[in-house]
Amino acid sequence: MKSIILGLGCGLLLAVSAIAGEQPLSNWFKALDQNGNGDISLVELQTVRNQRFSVLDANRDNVISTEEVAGSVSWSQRFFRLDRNSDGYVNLAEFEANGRSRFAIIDIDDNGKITSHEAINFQNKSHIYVTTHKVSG
Ligand SMILES: [Ca+2]
Ligand SMILES: [Ca+2]
Ligand SMILES: [Ca+2]
Repeated sequence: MKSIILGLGCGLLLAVSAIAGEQPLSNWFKALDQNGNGDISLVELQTVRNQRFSVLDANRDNVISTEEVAGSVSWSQRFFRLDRNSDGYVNLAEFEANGRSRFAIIDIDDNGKITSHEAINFQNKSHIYVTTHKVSG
């Protein structure tokens, strides 16, 4: 009887991991993979991030202020990590430095390209992070 239950448990686990493996890529991957070749290069990441920088820099003075990110909770939370020299503004160099370090975190095998596999891996990790963050906070 015990072995039957164990067997059932394994089958369930396999089914769950199969579903997780087929998890569709989120829109951020498709948005970043600009040439649609199935992976993201640092250039593609920085291109999209530079566009984001222009959108965030509402008054076009080439720096992002806390006022400019006030409407976005996620950017407000990130702001002080982005502002490396702590002058109260995020310039493009600081923004790009953050992009490079994020890219390095996601690019696990360090080959200069983020594959869908690495993206899913990162997505799952951030999900765990978000969950534990919510519990502790
Ligand atoms: Ca600005
Ligand atoms: Ca700064
Ligand atoms: Ca890689």
